[in-house]
Amino acid sequence: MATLPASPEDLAARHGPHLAWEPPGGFAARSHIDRRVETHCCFCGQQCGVKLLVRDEQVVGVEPWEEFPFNRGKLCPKGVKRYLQNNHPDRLLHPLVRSGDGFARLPWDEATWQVVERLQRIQDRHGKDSVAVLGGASISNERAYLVGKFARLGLGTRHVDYNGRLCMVAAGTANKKAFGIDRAANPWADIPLADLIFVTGSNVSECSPITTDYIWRARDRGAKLVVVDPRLTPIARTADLFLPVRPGTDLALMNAILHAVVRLGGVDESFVERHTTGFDEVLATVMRYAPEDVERTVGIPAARIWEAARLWVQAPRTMLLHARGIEHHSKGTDTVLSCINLVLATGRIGRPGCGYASITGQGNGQGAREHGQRCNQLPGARDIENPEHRRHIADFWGVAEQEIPHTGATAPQIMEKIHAGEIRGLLSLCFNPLVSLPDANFTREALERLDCFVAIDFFLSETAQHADLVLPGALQEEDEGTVTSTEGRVLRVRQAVAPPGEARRDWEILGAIAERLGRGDKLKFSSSREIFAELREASRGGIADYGGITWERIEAQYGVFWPCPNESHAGTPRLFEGGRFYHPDGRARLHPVEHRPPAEQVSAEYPIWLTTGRVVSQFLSGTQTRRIGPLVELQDRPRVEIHPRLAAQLGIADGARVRVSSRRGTIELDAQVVATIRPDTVFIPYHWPGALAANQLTQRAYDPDSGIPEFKVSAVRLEAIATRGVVGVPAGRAA
Ligand SMILES: Nc1nc2c(c(=O)[nH]1)N[C@H]1C(S)=C(S)[C@@H](COP(=O)(O)OP(=O)(O)OC[C@H]3O[C@@H](n4cnc5c(=O)[nH]c(N)nc54)[C@H](O)[C@@H]3O)O[C@H]1N2
Ligand SMILES: Nc1nc2c(c(=O)[nH]1)N[C@H]1C(S)=C(S)[C@@H](COP(=O)(O)OP(=O)(O)OC[C@H]3O[C@@H](n4cnc5c(=O)[nH]c(N)nc54)[C@H](O)[C@@H]3O)O[C@H]1N2
Ligand code: SF4
Ligand SMILES: [Mo]
Repeated sequence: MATLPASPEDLAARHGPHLAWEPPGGFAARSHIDRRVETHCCFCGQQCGVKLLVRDEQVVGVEPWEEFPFNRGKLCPKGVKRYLQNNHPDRLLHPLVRSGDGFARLPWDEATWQVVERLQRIQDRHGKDSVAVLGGASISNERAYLVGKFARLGLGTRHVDYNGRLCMVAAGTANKKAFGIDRAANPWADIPLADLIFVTGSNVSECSPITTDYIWRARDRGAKLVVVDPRLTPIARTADLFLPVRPGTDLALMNAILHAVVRLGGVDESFVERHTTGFDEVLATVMRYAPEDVERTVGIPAARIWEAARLWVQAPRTMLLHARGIEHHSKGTDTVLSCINLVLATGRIGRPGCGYASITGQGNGQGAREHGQRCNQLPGARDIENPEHRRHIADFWGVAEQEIPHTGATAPQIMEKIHAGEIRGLLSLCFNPLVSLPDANFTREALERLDCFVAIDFFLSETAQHADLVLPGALQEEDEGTVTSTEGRVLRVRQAVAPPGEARRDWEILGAIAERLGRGDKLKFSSSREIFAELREASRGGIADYGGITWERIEAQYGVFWPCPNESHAGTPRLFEGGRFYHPDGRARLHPVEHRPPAEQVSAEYPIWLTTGRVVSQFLSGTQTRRIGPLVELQDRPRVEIHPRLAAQLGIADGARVRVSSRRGTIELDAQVVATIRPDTVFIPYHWPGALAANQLTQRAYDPDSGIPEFKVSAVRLEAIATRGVVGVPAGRAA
């Protein structure tokens, strides 16, 4: 007969008192898990499957979800440690109102009334458009749908946009122009089938870690790899050809590669003839971009450009992948078009193992840009200025067409209008602009000018610290809903635990505000599932058509790829099969695009190029990951990457304190001397706030087509700061 578990008294009698201690939860503490919830990582657009472990109604760990086909149990450090934010002592548990220099608690009902009264007072005095709404792309499809509808029908403002405006809108704009649809052309299962992978402006290993595995699987089959980046990133170290481009010159480089491809006879004339328009104009343009003519501009020898073209021509199946490195530019849209021109001119799309994708950034970077929280868009990725689209959505919402406002300002333009006093009230959720918008000093000035600022967040972000009212939101694992991954695969996020304290889900908060605005009938829902049912119908017939997607189908198939117009449709993993594109004539468009210099130039005073981006252990503005101990241990502060040659010129040793200045501001940080960056360029990750914020240095220069900021090019000056009287000897390491 089993005698275990022994009582503390038995143990003490048998082994002496020092062995009598039993750990809380018993000796089987590790395996005592109440449930495992199959869901997705809350961070990047890879949307890896994870199992969250729940004990006593708290998320206490993760396990791999081996069956989920995208990542098959693999996770990056952020996915493994994300659970540590759940019970963090900084979680916001009550509504807060500004009171003196700090905040005081407020009951929900009163907080909600204050939001309504204060925003309405501004609107009564200054018009509907004097209040703006900012959303984000870490929120579910359901919430993204609600944010757009809430702004337009609840507050009646035209100014609603989201943080994805800082992310991949340049790619989205170019994709729509070229293909008539804004989504990765291929499922990731196509990557291992390719013969050449061409990666540009994407630090795959640190920022879309699971994609690395797909590329390696192609490498195992003998596929070649070309990487374009000013830095020799981890994935670049494994490349057959690495092109260390000068920041801001990719358009010239891609035009030169296409030039070489044309001269090598690599154009697929039959594909161009049958499935595209615009090739002749592009041909005329790229003929002026001989590799020998652009090598000085792009900083890469002509022979290497020819080599890239040769590898492209020789490979029967190619996959071109890019991310923000070519998109965060004042010519981001045109640069993306220069990549698409290469793909289309050579007919390398719409087949297994052959295609193109801009790798999505945020968790729901794809879905959150389809359901109408963008300033120029209605649900289903419809165009807010298209009379037919407006009528369709007005009928669906049961309002007059005139009630739907027209195009509003983009997220950075909203900040400009706040600074100018034109917008006086702001409701923001899932956005930390003080850390993430360019020119942080300008953003701070703007936030201080608001008459009323309402922030919904689960932590008191740097931006929320400027709010008049802070409403405590819920983490991804405290809500349910759907997200759409980088592949265009619609996935189910499951609730693991309830929100803590008085925290509420974003849709509950917006619903309660809407009710007091007299718009509860349109905007108050009882569950995410109910919102999905409406979103799905709203999207029907649009380009981003979710009409045939149900939560049950998602579960049964590990996700459904949109477009999926009806329930008997299998979904669309691969777009453009048979060369059919989404423009009315079915053809893709090539666009002639010309190189132009970045908005800012290096000068005698600011002689060095600065580019900014990410490290593997931190996520975006860092509100979440800077609170996760093991991730902070991996890297606790930003460092400026600098080439040994430049460092020697400036008298900067590895680890030395350095002052970095641009025309906007100055920050001080430690140098990381690395041979993996161009000698004319430095790199700073942007995840830290205040005195460490890279965005103190960046500029308010935008791409005219998409509104994306030029995060990837600024001109700066570097100076060593003498510490303890010894230049270049890092503090703490001096003998
Ligand atoms: N660890 C981690 N992962 C993330 C995120 C995160 O914050 N942390 N964020 C997610 C989000 S929202 C996004 S948008 C993605 C971003 O993913 P990525 O775009 O891959 O990341 P970035 O670091 O912004 O920039 C990518 C690369 O562009 C290079 N680059 C800079 N300037 C240029 C240029 O002019 N031309 C070219 N060709 N390359 C250039 C940089 O050196 C860098 O290696 O990552 C997602 N994944
Ligand atoms: N210099 C420089 N700047 C950049 C970039 C760069 O490469 N260089 N990259 C840009 C890019 S690609 C991006 S995507 C942006 C991102 O910039 P942000 O959107 O500002 O970054 P996040 O950290 O995602 O901010 C989201 C905030 O919302 C909260 N939050 C997260 N999920 C939810 C939710 O579900 N509900 C609510 N209510 N709140 C939530 C978080 O706690 C956080 O405070 O930064 C951009 N800024
Ligand atoms: S951060 Fe991205 S790659 Fe890492 S586990 Fe999460 S979804 Fe996967
Ligand atoms: Mo992003």
